[in-house]
Amino acid sequence: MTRPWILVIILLSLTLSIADAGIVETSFHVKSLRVNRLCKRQVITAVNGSLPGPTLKVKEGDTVVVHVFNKSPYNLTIHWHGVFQRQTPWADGPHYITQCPIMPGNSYTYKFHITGQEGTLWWHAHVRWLRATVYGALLIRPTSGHKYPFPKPFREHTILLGEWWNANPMDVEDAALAAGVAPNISEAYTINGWPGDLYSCPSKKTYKLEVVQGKTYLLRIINAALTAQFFFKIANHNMTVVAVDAAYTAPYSTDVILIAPGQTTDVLLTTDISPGSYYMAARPYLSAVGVVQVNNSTTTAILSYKNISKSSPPLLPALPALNDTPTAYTFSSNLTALTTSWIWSPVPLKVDENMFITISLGLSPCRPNQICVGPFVGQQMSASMNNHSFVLPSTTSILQAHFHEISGIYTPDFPNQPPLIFDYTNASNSFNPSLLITPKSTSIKRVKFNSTVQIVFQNTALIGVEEHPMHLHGHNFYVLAQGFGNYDAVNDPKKFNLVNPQERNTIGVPVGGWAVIRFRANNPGAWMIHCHLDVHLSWGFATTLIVENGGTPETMVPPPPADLPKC
Ligand SMILES: *[C@@H]1O[C@H](CO)[C@@H](O)[C@H](O)[C@H]1NC(C)=O
Ligand SMILES: *[C@@H]1O[C@H](CO)[C@@H](O)[C@H](O)[C@H]1NC(C)=O
Ligand SMILES: *[C@@H]1O[C@H](CO)[C@@H](O)[C@H](O)[C@H]1NC(C)=O
Ligand SMILES: *[C@@H]1O[C@H](CO)[C@@H](O)[C@H](O)[C@H]1NC(C)=O
Ligand SMILES: *[C@@H]1O[C@H](CO)[C@@H](O)[C@H](O)[C@H]1NC(C)=O
Ligand SMILES: *[C@@H]1O[C@H](CO)[C@@H](O)[C@H](O)[C@H]1NC(C)=O
Ligand SMILES: *[C@@H]1O[C@H](CO)[C@@H](O)[C@H](O)[C@H]1NC(C)=O
Ligand SMILES: *[C@@H]1O[C@H](CO)[C@@H](O)[C@H](O)[C@H]1NC(C)=O
Ligand SMILES: *[C@@H]1O[C@H](CO)[C@@H](O)[C@H](O)[C@H]1NC(C)=O
Ligand SMILES: *[C@@H]1O[C@H](CO)[C@@H](O)[C@H](O)[C@H]1NC(C)=O
Ligand SMILES: *[C@@H]1O[C@H](CO)[C@@H](O)[C@H](O)[C@H]1NC(C)=O
Ligand SMILES: [Cu+2]
Repeated sequence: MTRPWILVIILLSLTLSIADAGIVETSFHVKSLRVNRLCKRQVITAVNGSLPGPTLKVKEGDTVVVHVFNKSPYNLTIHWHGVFQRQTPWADGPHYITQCPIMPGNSYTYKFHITGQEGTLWWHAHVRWLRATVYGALLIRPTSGHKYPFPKPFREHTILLGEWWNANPMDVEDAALAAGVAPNISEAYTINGWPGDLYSCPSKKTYKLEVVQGKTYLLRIINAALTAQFFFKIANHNMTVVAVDAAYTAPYSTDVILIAPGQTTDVLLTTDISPGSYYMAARPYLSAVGVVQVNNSTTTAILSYKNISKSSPPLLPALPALNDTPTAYTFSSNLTALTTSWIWSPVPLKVDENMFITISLGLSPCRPNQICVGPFVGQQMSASMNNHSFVLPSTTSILQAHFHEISGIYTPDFPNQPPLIFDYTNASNSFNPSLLITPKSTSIKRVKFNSTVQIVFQNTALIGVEEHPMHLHGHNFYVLAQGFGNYDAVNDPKKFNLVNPQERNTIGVPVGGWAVIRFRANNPGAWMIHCHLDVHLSWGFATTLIVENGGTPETMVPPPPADLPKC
């Protein structure tokens, strides 16, 4: 006996899914509101009133359309972190790089395609410190016809690591910039918006993940924090890393992961031990001990097996020491790509553009009217790449200036070499006054379409060594090698992995060390390269790569959308 209404529902949903195939359309309503996550109610800005914001679930091949309504008092843009944005460079989002901000009361529609990428990415505001609370996950599943290159997980869950101030993060940034010093450190770290059991406030809450025994789960872990890289562990469970930054990796089994701001890590978790309650925990990896102050507290969530006979308090994992650089380095240098994945493409062997870029903290003179209260008299904190500290334009975006050939917005003089060769990582140079002052400019680097670019990122000891997560927009890159001390142009190339290097969009350059990345600049547009520790970004730790047009319509920057915000 068939039930006709079931048939109707099936037919209806079939029609709907066919009609909707390939387009994911939604809206973001961004407003400021008061929420309480630790000790007190606080004004923050969030998408649709939720922290973290809504998760976007798409399939590879989909078109994504997001109508963003700015009902907050702040200028706003949204960046789709890790999305290539091929032929949609106007949708990338960093303010004054690819667009002017969406001013309060205005809206803008981001429209882009997801092609050749599967895994976990995320979205966040790309204006000042708004991203502290304007962020969420962007999950890309394989389209029909493709499968995960690992056993299908029983269930999937997203773990978003974040950071919380008992203040409006915009005020924290303003105060730091006004005084020319490092910002107030945060009060807590969070997992899916909640600090967890180890914080001593009545309003804290803990995210709980219920699992059944004997299954394999896919955890999509995202670091959305502003200032902290994390060690992440689950008591008594190992994890198998299968992807980073939406690029598949060879399966890598580990009991701890390291994840920097901007990075994502997909792990398989098998619930194969005795049913119980186990903490998942994250706390910072402090690469720059003594230089930078970061809260060292631990955020937790609970992995809880269903059907536990007796309930006992969750077990806490032993996290690595805060300054455990060997553990951090072992994890980040041992990942390799899964070259059997359909998305993998081999490393280009011929390099067209060789860049060596020092990445540094530094100082710059205090502005008139500014009261710098830092330890360096008359100076404010600064940061730079090749001794250029990046200043955003304010009257139009770099992409608009490039597209409409408007002069005076940027200078295409970002150098391929540092202006000065010195013993970069020697601590005796840390406070050398002749090295510390960094000029401010809007210097960008232009490259030919489809050229192969190699960059050696070299950390320096100026002010102090620190691991900086370097993020490239619009492309993935291969991480060919990493190491400590000064890069050796003769011997280190012998260590390059040209066979199966990890592919990603954000690399933590080892503290007091270097990392070599390579990519094909096959995406015409204006793409930011910057440190993903937001305080460094505010200090000028950035530049922009302009990839010139190729010779065909598909390899040219298209005209801007009609609703592109005006300055
Ligand atoms: C955000 O809220 C709007 C208005 O309620 C709703 O239409 C939209 O679907 C929500 N967006 C997401 C991504 O959930
Ligand atoms: C920063 O911390 C200081 C000292 O705790 C406090 O007085 C100040 O209000 C904080 N600033 C912001 C913007 O929260
Ligand atoms: C660091 O975290 C702890 C634990 O929540 C908190 O009590 C403390 O205030 C934080 N430290 C600072 C300096 O904010
Ligand atoms: C978990 O991983 C650690 C180190 O990666 C290893 O020493 C240990 O044997 C593993 N445990 C299990 C149960 O696989
Ligand atoms: C964390 O910071 C607090 C305050 O600065 C300090 O007392 C404590 O020893 C630190 N904890 C660890 C594990 O270093
Ligand atoms: C829960 O535990 C009981 C008793 O041990 C067992 O019979 C039952 O199958 C378990 N249920 C699940 C879903 O594991
Ligand atoms: C992992 O990394 C460490 C440190 O770089 C290295 O000594 C070790 O050999 C690596 N292990 C594997 C399996 O690659
Ligand atoms: C660092 O520089 C100092 C001063 O120039 C020098 O004496 C020292 O040998 C250098 N250290 C190393 C490890 O090269
Ligand atoms: C950076 O540029 C300034 C100004 O030209 C110069 O004084 C300083 O030595 C340079 N620093 C480095 C590390 O190149
Ligand atoms: C870019 O270069 C690669 C390698 O030479 C080539 O296979 C590809 O066709 C080029 N792409 C375009 C769009 O020209
Ligand atoms: C907001 O953006 C507009 C347009 O670019 C700009 O004129 C204004 O100064 C910005 N406001 C703030 C507070 O940055
Ligand atoms: Cu940095």
